[in-house]
Amino acid sequence: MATRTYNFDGIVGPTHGYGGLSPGNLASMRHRGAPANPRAAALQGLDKMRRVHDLGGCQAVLPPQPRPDVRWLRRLGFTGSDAAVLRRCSAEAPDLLRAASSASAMWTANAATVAPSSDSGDGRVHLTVANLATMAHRSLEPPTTFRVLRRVFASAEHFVVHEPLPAVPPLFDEGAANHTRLTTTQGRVHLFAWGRAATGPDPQLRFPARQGELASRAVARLHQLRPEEALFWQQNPAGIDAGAFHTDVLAVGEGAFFMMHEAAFVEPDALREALAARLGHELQIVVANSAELPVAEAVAAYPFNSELIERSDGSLVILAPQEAWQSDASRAFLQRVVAEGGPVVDVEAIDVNASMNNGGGPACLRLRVPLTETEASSLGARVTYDAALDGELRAWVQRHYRDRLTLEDLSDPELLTEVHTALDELSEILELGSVYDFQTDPSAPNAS
Ligand code: SUG
Repeated sequence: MATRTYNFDGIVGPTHGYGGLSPGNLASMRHRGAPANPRAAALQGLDKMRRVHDLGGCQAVLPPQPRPDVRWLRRLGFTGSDAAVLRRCSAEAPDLLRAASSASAMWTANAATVAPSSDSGDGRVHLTVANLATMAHRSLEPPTTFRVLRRVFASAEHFVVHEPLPAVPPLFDEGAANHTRLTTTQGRVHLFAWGRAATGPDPQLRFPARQGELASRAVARLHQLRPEEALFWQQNPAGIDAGAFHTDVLAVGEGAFFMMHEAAFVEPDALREALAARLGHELQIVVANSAELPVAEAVAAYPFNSELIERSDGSLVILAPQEAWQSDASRAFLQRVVAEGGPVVDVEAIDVNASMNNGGGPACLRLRVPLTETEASSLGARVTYDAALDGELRAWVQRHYRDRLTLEDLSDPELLTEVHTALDELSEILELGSVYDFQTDPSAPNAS
């Protein structure tokens, strides 16, 4: 049965900000402490969804998570009312408050790894929630992500949502940001990229390698992939040190098309040969070398973090961040991709600057889930994007989001109340039921 790739974008949350929380993510480190405009950021995200939809791509949404995560702060020893917890944490450990407040669930490429029903042993769509254990602020996401995905992919006939892997170092897992599925009429390959070896010492890096090889192998097993259809490859440690904290900073692929920077993987020529051997001449691989596009510029401009939009005729459009279009070398590379012919017929730029300033380009903002028509019609919530949902979400953002947020604002108990009110309303718009802790646990103390 034919599938279409659905792009599940994370709606940018009401506490979107610049915490400088991700060592090794150069944009995040650079923008630490900058004031944010959560309303504009959320509207930018919705603009991208609208564009993908208008281009003929399949679009869906996933909700933000409740932040600041006061429960997490309580586990770290802050006590009293919610207001007291926020006040004390802000005074004694502002970095923890920043982490507890991050809207990082917006980067849904890190929410889970996915295998379509055509590829899994039991003929169901498999999703494994990422444990995101490398970064404290991101490690808060998995429990809520699990509940949300269980709600959206509720039909046990069609879907399996696996719990996150145990959050111990060799099993650290960052989801689909390190996974690419390529297909031709000759076959298919799930390319799993990892930075931390299964055995032996960690590579001596300046910046953390987030994805464990053992984690990638566990996900492939959980998804019941055929061994010959899974390929495990190491990220280039020099690429990680240059700022490619996830593979999708330097590589992206879809269907019969793959583009990468030569610094994305170790032994790029061998990778190319391995892919060609499995997928044949239909597979188009375009590689940027450092002379054409220096790795520092690739990391700054993010051409490889473009979204590849599958149109209904099967052709692809590259939706690049505007920063990739503004860089001469990066734009020239993208134009070369189109000029070479192949599945990519066009490239255009989109403004997701609010997300880019945290190291999240268009591809970070979406989780790809290939679905048959039957599977798409059995989703368990109102998450498929259309004009009506777009209108409701824009009005919801306008009603509830602030247009300025600084680190000082995070200790304001009013902000917490605003977020809970907004998310309560959103769960109704999306017909999600009660998926958030604060909706289900009446014993939790409130702001006072
Ligand atoms: O995990 N940034 C995210 C960006 C994630 C990008 N996703 C993919 N490449 N797929 C991260 O580093 C920064 C938040 C802050 O600093 O406030 C942040 O979490």
